[in-house]
Amino acid sequence: MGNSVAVKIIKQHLLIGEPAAGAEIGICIDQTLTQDATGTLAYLQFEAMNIPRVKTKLSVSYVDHNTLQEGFENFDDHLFLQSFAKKYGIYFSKPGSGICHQVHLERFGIPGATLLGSDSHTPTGGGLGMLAIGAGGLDVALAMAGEPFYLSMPQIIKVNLKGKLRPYVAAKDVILELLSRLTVKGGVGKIFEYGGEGVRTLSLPERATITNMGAELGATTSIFPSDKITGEFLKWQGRQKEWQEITADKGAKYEEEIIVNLSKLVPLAAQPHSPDNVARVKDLSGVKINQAIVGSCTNSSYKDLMTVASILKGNKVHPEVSFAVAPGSAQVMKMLAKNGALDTLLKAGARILETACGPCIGMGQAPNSAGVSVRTFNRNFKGRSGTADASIYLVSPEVAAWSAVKGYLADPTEIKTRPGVPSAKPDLKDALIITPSKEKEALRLEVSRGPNIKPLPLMTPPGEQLTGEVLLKVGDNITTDDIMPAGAKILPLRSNIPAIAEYVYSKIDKDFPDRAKEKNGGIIIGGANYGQGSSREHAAIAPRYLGIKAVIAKSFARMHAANLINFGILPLTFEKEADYEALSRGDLLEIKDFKKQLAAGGFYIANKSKGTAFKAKVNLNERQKNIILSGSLLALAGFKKT
Ligand code: MIC
Ligand code: SF4
Repeated sequence: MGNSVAVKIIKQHLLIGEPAAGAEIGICIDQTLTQDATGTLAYLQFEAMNIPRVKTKLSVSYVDHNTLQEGFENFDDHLFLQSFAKKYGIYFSKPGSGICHQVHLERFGIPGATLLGSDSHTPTGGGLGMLAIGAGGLDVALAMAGEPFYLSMPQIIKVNLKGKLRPYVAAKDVILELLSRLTVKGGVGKIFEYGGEGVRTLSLPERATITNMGAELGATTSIFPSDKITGEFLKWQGRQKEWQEITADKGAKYEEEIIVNLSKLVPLAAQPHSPDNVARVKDLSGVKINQAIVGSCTNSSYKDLMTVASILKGNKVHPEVSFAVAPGSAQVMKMLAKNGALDTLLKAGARILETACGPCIGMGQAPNSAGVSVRTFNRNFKGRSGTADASIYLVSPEVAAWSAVKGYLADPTEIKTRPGVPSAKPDLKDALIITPSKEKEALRLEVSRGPNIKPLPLMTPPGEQLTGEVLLKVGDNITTDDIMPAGAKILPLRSNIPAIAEYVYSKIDKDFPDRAKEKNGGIIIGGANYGQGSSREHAAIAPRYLGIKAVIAKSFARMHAANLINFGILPLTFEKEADYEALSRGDLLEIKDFKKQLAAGGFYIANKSKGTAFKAKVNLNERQKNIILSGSLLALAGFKKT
């Protein structure tokens, strides 16, 4: 039986276990990436390991999230990250260099390599034929220390692409189609591997859009084969030596096959407030919009922005629409400036934003109250834009540009002319990427630590009895944005756990942090797919800091479950889902003989308030149980500073 692309790469990097779906494996990581909002903690954790240099083949520290610099905090963090990178052998991508995933594709990604990134959209690299996975900062820190990355071997699903996209139907529509079929929990425990004749009709940026938003399916990652098109992209980036062909063997084994006929797709939009709430743009036509934004790691490539420019050429942005464009990298920005597309965009009435995440993570450009915004981004969770009652639609660059012209959600396939993307040569000088120090020089270098960088909190092991009140009961698909919101006010506190902990669940229940402190911690009850969305470990560390001991849910999203375990919060699932209904906020729960029950893999939980009891499962392996018993993964590994 032949191997899929994903299994080939996994086998080449396998250190521990056997790649049978569901079994825990440990793989060797070639490359890591961090971004500033998760990077400061990741590096503090790496520092606690007392290792002089990173052990990966390549590590890059990007600054792309916190670039507003409203106060000293952001710049302090940048300086910490830059000085840290220099000392420990890490490339540093300065603010303005671009969004981590876009820059990584352009400058560093390599087919066949493994990449672990402290950002959920790290699978963007799958467009290049890499095995690129998102994880919490601590997992990335351990990978930089040369430790294996542990994951449960995913099922490999083949997405068989047939046909060819019609003009103005985009890669974004491919992934929105999958989201509408499979939902935001449809990819949990899976790798989506793209194959079939349609693959060779997709350019590299199009592939990257699709793998990027595989994160919204909850997938472990998504991957394309590395073929001639991959080779051409690398050549364009002056990196042809890094190309190798990697395709699936004939008869490769897949757990499932999904067919998508590209020729039949139409422009789609994810309606508020979930990426899987998909409708045809045609059916939404006429919905008046206040704002349109092109950008984010999903759709900010040269190809995307040139498509937008070609739609806007000779057109004007509707007078009642604010239209903003955030190119994904300095390289893209330079090409647009050189070939006149920037001029076209400005003439049409676009606002040009910095090359950064910006509005995607609520850093500026919040819509008007009850406003409607169409964005080329990947997440439209309620409130993420910075305006609680805004309606965000996720669309392709084609739909965003055409809607900006029309003033309402409009289907671009009605445009008569064909889009044109002229070829261009990128400037490969990388003025904003700093190379690390030489090993000899490193010892003398100091790390800059502003007052916003606070030490990691201490995490002690659990006792023999776990008692706690149900502090909050939430429904299905709770996102990490619900648990630990981002945005211009909260994001600058990412390096300061005591300060950011004040905002845990603040958008759902603003008294949560005070209640947690007053009750000396407690337990959270969740529905299905608890913790979907980002890789932010703050959604685990900050609740842990507030004394959360366990989350009992119907099911968990992969990265959040791993983060909870890493920081000593017990993720439990109901044995009978009906027991979820019987629990209320304020119920006092008690687990006796903690260690014995943990070892046995299930807990008998007494509800002292109601005089009832129920059972919960612990789906943890021995390694993970030991983490819980030690209080945190850092404590288990004997790293003193935690
Ligand atoms: C996001 O898109 O939610 C983020 C901000 O990029 C996060 C990372 C973070 O919270 O810092 C992600 O996707 O992992
Ligand atoms: Fe940045 Fe948005 Fe991409 Fe997250 S999803 S990395 S915030 S652009």
